[in-house]
Amino acid sequence: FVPKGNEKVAFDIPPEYLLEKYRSVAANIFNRFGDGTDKSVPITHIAIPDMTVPLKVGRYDFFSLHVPAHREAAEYLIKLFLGMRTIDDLVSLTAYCRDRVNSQMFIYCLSVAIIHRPDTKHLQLPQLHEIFPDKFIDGAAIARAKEEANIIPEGSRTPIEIPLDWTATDVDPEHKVAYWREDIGVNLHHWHWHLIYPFSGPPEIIAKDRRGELFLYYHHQMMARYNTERLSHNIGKTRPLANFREPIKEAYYPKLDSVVAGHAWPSRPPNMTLSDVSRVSDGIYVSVSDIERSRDAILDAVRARHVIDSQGKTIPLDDIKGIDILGNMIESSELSPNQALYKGLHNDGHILMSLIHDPDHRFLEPFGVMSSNATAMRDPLFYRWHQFVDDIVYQFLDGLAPYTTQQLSFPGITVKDVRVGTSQSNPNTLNTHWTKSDVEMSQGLDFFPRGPVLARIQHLNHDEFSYNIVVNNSNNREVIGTARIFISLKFDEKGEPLTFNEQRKFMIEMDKFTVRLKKGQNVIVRKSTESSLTIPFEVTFRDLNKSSNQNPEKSTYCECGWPQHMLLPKGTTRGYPMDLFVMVSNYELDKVNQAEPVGCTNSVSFCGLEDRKYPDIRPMGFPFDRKARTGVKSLTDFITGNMKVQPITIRFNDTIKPRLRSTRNKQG
Ligand code: CUO
Repeated sequence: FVPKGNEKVAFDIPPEYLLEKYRSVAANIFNRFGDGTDKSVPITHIAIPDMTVPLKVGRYDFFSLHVPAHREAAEYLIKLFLGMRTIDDLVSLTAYCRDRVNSQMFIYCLSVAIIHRPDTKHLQLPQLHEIFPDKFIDGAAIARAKEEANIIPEGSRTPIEIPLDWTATDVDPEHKVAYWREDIGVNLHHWHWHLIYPFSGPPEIIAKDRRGELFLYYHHQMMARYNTERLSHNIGKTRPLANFREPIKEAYYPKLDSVVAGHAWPSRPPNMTLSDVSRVSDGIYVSVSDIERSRDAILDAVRARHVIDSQGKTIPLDDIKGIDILGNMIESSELSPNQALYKGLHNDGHILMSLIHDPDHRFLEPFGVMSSNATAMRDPLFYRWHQFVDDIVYQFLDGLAPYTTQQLSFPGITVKDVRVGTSQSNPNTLNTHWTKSDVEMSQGLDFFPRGPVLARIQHLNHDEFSYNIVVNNSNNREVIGTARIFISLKFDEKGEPLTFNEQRKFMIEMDKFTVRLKKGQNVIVRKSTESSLTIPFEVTFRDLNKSSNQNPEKSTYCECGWPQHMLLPKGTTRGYPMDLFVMVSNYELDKVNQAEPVGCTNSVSFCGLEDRKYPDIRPMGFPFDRKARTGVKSLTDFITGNMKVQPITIRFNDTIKPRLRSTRNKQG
């Protein structure tokens, strides 16, 4: 049963596909779900390929890509889905799998296949929070929603309120930024990003342009954003988890109940210590010494500025591809130059942390939230781990030559003035607040009768704003530039001004776009809703029931993007001081010679372009990926004529304001 637009459709599945136990009641099932539907769609009967490998993962097992057998099964199933000749055959195979294959693995593999099949990438992805609301929402609320849906008819149901503080209190200082870690849109984006950039699988889905570099840059940007939230709440920058033997102070009690696997996601009390994981039934054997060895091998490579590949050959890290190689080997993806030597530092860390509560499986406990891309960002430990990764990256980047003023400047171009704001607010003050939004969660719950069940979530939001940038072009002709907009913290934990080398690591990318600059003065107006990072709220929480799920103009790439409601940091009620930085670089030195992109061009900064190279040839994070040149102490010292710094204030209004529909005037 699948609603399409306003049409309710029942799939007529070949009787041979039904599980033995359902065959005798097939007619009842069809009547139950087919009742009230507008049409029935027959599913073609195909010769089902050998399913032995995918079926090795138990239907109700806790699926994780970190379990070798699960990863093997998922890769196998992805290949089957990618290999189906036609969409009809694919639908037929998925119908066969639906009641047999592990449901979490099924959704993962189907999502990856939909993104990567030329004939399906225009379809909407199954929306994870609707299928598995238990990965995002309080288990008790789901139970209430189920109860209500059984009693209250569709149309009279009221949304289930999810309070802002449901996992802890501010007695735990880490909880002060839980609104950010536990934001559903942020977690959905992280899930989606890793679907587009998987670390294992067939070459056609892994080998994407600069995927290792983007892995590092995307997670670095999340750290810059998260650290900004922390500093504005006076809880200091994230401490990297560099010593794997010390107790981990940060606790996390997720309060999520897995409706699929039938148990709660495990908690982690304060001061636990990592220990060797040896779980026979999962086939997982990772020790603390293993990640120490991979850390040391990677640090040796960073210091030596070259890596040793699996044939024993030396590959320099200092050339253009160095950062990409480093990303693949840290993660580690199958593009790592030497998985035997550098192992899987990042992925193995996720394993050790997600099994800290039951490393030898004596309590039969499943993985913790750190195991899944849909839940990992909820946990404070995620950030300690990624801060550690980020610090290695900067150890490498700091060994590269600083940009010279010549490399940074754009002859004849001067950024004269930068202002930002809304029509109502003080200039250069941006306003944030809370909003309550209703999110559909009915797809995941096997409700009968059906119909929408909504959760009302409270999340950070902001008033839309615009950048006004005045640029002077003293060249004798029109030129093309790339506008690069960042915002950053100004002060450290003690209130001391940040040096350039400190501040550049907190730079949050806000937007990047191409501008034509005519001779003389140019006034550029750019809306916050046009950001090269974000997608509108309505797309983050796209609703399979309400919107058209087939649009050849759109692709699954359109749905990858940082949530618009999280574009700005929260700031403070007194007004939080930040720097707004604008640079206009020379497009001739930025551009990538390639065919025009097809489909969406939103969110390229984090998600890249479909079937194209990353559309900016500069290193990601430019111009802040390199340390200061000689003589530069502060951001003011750093800037050249084609850059401008404008102090701004982010003011948080502690009230709930309604969400206005996005006024974004372009999407792609
Ligand atoms: Cu996105 Cu550690 O990579 O989770």
